[in-house]
Amino acid sequence: MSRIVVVSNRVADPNKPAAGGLAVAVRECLRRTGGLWFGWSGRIVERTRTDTGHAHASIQASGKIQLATVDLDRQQYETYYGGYSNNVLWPVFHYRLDLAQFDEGFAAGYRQVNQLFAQQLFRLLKPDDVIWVHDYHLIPIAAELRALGCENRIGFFLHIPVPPPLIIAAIPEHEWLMRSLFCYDLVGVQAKSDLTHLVRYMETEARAERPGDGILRAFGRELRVGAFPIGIDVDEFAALADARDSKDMYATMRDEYSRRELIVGVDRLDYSKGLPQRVRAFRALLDRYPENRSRATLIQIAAPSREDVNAYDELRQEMDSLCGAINGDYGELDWMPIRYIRRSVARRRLPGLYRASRVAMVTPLRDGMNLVAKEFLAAQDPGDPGVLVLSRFAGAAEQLTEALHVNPYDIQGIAQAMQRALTMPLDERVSRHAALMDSIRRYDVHWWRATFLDELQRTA
Ligand code: GDG
Repeated sequence: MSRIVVVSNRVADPNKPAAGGLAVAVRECLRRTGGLWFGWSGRIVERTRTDTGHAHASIQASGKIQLATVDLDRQQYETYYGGYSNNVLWPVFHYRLDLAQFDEGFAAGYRQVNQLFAQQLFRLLKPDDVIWVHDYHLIPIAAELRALGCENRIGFFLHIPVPPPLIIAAIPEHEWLMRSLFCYDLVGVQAKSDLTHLVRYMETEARAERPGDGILRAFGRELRVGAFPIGIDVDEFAALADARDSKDMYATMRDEYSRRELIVGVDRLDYSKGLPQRVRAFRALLDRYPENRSRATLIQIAAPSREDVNAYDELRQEMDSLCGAINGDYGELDWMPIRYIRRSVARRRLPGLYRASRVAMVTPLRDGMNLVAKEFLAAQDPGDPGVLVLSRFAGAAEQLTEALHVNPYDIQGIAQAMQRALTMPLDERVSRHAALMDSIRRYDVHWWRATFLDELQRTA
């Protein structure tokens, strides 16, 4: 069997607990198959010789997985990662052209680091390796590998949403990015809506032909495209829920909030996650349905993220002020409406928090998938489960049809859904949860890996 080579921006030790969705999924994939994981070490060095092409990636073994990492210098980090990835591609792909900072220097740094990665990776490749590239940081890496003579199968999975064609076309370098995509054999996206946008974009901007279902032809190459919604490892998450740390967390929360209903949100502190709208909706809930005063508590975990990007700083200030105002206006000596925690919580404790909550708010303005929604479901007691309130603009909404769907911009609509969730009868909660569990079990992370890799192996 071919070796699997995973390429992602960051490499994490697969034997240590991973925080993010991508890291968990890649770890799961490589643990099964073994292979090589290539990417940035996470280290910023003062000066690196790697960009001369002479230095090699550092290699480390972790069980049957090899980790190959490259350091970046400050300028590379600021242009490739902070600049183009997080100030151009992330906002534009989340429909936020207003936040994009188009800057030639960012684009040049992005290209340079992709070239550097390609050079380092190319040396480590064997002829029958199958390469699986992840996410928006690395769109051009296949083109750079092909330029070096790489003929391996290369697949690409985009974890974030694909916006409509005209929004992508606003990126000054979009044609170059699109050509680069045609150097892959398979491009996977999360949801059907993303696939629709991608295909339309390639038809209109690259005049791509469609010789068959899921096949696009342009620039003398044929590319397969498909939707592969990412899932979670349901059993692993359920086992985490049964472990000591999680049970302790559950007991603490139930004890502390014995007379209250908990509403939970767990997100990176990111403008795509719809956090201010969610907090405003909670305020509307207290206004409109006053029976929830002294009774409902919103626990919002906001894990710090990309703190050196301006837009994130503004979000932080907005959240501080919104939460402070609600607690000041509505709080009682024995009831704090919002517990806003701007820190991350250990992954092993999260299931206990989810299980102690009656309602989960997953209301991103736009999200590729959203794994928190699936983790919340997996952590519930099937006999007395909580209710998921889910943005219709999260990729997960296509699959999780029995959740309470909301428009994340509609504050009153979200407040109504919160109220409906808080008052939902047990039999309805149980039947919705059972249906949702069927879906996350069927389309779990193992399904995702196997389906993507099978499809990639099938490409000519
Ligand atoms: C991208 C796409 C897509 C969150 N807070 C804490 C914490 N988390 C964990 C969650 C979950 C992961 O991080 C977040 O995954 P999401 O899917 O919700 O969102 P992104 O980070 O934006 O991920 C997204 C995903 O890639 C996978 O393809 O679904 O659409 O944007 O696993 O549990 N973990 C810990 N403490 C926290 O405070 N330990």
